[in-house]
Amino acid sequence: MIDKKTKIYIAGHRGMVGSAICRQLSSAGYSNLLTRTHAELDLTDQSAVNEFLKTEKPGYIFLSAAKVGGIHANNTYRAEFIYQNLMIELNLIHAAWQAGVKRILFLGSSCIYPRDCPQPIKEEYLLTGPLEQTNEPYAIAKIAGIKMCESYNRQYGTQYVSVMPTNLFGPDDNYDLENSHVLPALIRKAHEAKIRGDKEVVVWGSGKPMREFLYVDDMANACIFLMELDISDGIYNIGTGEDITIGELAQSVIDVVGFNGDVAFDTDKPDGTPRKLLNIDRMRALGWKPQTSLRNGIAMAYADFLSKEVG
Ligand code: GFB
Repeated sequence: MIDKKTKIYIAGHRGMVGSAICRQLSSAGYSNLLTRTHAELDLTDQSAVNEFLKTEKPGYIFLSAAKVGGIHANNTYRAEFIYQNLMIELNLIHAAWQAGVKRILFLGSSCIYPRDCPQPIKEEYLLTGPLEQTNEPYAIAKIAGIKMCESYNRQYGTQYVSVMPTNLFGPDDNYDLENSHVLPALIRKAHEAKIRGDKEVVVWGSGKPMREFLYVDDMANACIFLMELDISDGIYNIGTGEDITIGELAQSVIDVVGFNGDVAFDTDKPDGTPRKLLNIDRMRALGWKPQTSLRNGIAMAYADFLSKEVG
């Protein structure tokens, strides 16, 4: 169990995953949550991070702060993705060890695995082949974070565990048409097409890549589940174990949104990895499973989109 008297720091608490972790910790009765906005603490500033952790001395850290984005953002802002993510990880993990923080849950990503590895992807496939080019800088930064956790555990006896989420979506997602992930982008495109009375929605790429989608509250639940177990080391895939093509996803989104037109494919845009379905046996063996169906998740995400648009 997480000690209720000890501070729990949620790095990135305003992001989609961090805010879901905060919501669930609060509803599980944890009141000792420690958070800082970006304006209050720049996680790429080493001395500020050192000072913060030395003063606050949390017992647990959910490391969900990261620079994230969809295929276009990853491919375009390559320097920002590798620099910011490496800095956040180096600063936080090292300062946490110095401040005596025993437990960290570090959030990686399914894109750390080789582009063409066998499916579904097992945790042990890490570093067995070349990465997908569109997000290689981000993946390298996340692999470094995993290896930091592993190295500090081996040398210093810490309990820094890493989780690899599949593609996430849900409340507080980024709906920017250029820089977001596919699911929020499609929600917005379908909604705007419906309002304008367009004939079609344009989907990037061929529509053939396959992706697995996990509702963010299920991800937060998995993170807290692991933190509450007394696990010392290792990496854990978090997903649903099921995937669909981008074309099928587009159809589901337009059904939920209620857009009556067609789907068109812009094949000048990249497809990225052909498939990245996670093997989630390790989490299942511990007794965890996802709760939200893709259809319900899309409906809840669309409701969240509408509430923000109107508000
Ligand atoms: O979600 P997404 O941007 O990222 O794209 P990745 C998934 C697939 O959806 C790609 C297609 O084949 C896209 O071409 N797609 C279709 C679209 N329409 C759209 C659209 O309007 N917007 C977007 N964004 N995609 C990311 C990585 O890869 O996954 C990150 O770049 C991270 O590093 C994240 O790991 C989970 O699944 O390709």
